[in-house]
Amino acid sequence: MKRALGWLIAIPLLLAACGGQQAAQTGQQVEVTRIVEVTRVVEVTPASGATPAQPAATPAPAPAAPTGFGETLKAIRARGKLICGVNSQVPGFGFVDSAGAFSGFDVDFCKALAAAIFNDVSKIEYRPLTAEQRFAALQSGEIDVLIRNTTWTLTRDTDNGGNFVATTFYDGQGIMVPKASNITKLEDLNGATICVQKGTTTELNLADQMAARNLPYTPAVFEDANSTFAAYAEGRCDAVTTDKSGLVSRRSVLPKPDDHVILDITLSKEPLGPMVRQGDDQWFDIVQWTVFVTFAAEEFGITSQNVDKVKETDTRPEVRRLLGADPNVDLGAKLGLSKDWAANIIRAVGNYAEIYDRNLGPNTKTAIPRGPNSLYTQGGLLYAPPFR
Ligand SMILES: N[C@@H](CCC(=O)N[C@@H](CS)C(=O)NCC(=O)O)C(=O)O
Repeated sequence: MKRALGWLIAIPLLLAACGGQQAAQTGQQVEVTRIVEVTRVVEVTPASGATPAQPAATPAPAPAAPTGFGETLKAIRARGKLICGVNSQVPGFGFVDSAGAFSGFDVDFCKALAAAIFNDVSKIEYRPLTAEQRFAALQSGEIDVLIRNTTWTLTRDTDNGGNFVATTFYDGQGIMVPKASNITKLEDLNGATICVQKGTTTELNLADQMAARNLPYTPAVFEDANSTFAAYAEGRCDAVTTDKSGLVSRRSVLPKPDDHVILDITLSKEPLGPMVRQGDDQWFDIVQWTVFVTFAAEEFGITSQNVDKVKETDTRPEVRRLLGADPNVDLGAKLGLSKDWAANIIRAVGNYAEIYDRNLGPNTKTAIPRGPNSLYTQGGLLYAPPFR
């Protein structure tokens, strides 16, 4: 039986808000325009292993927008653009520069969708969202799709009126510390202050993992990535935790990236991928199969450069169906799209490897080895069902 013998500790909780969505960092600078300090009482796990107080769950979102079969695509076509909910503060995944241009791995999947629908990647309105805002924005109909380093979990698939379509990036939660701290394992964080962002799986996993080891700690909880990492950079926390991809990304824009180390531990599974509203199975299929096009294109060796040539000359039946080259099969029509929807995606953004390398490849500041994000044919987890 669990005993609630927690210690009550009053901690300063730093709640910070970024001064608007355009407050992206330029170069090595991180801009934080408003920080409010409040005090919160946190119950920390006792040695008996009782469950700690869980961080507050994401607030209940606004009522769902009506989305029956086919309504989302119809609405997108009528307005002439896709509205994509993205991150604006995580370089390599979703980031807005000082000129207002969005880029990143997740952003490229927004572009893939615009290519599938309009054959035009400029027909997108990017809606930058914090972790806390994202589910309500999807459910209220403010965005058509959420593509923002969002972890697929059971409750997010049910309670938030959303559906995850596929995993585009297999991740896990990590911890970053100053190299000089000599911290190497979770146990070294006994009694530490750990910076973490509100409304994330990160916050919950940290509580689970520290409780499992009976390690008291103080979570310093922030509204967005800029404020979380600014606090860490200022030395206000002993460590910072988020998805490992987020750590690699944000380390790259710290004043001295080499002074920080990502520990060789993984706290959780974080399968990241696009999310749509429940209720419109056509839209679900469009987003899901757009992702699969990028996997299949890599598997078949189709790239942004060779797609038109392959369409003309390749004799493999599945490749011909995928690219709309088979006169007897129109897979695009099954999704309410044009016959060349997949070819348009590949020409616009490339296959999965091209998307990955452009944003996270060895020549980028946010280089992350492919690891589990390799094709199943190369020992990874990426696998597209058949195009037939
Ligand atoms: N994958 C986790 C964490 C995602 C997340 O929001 N991470 C933070 C830390 S890097 C982030 O992207 N913040 C950017 C922002 O809120 O603008 C989740 O889905 O809850």
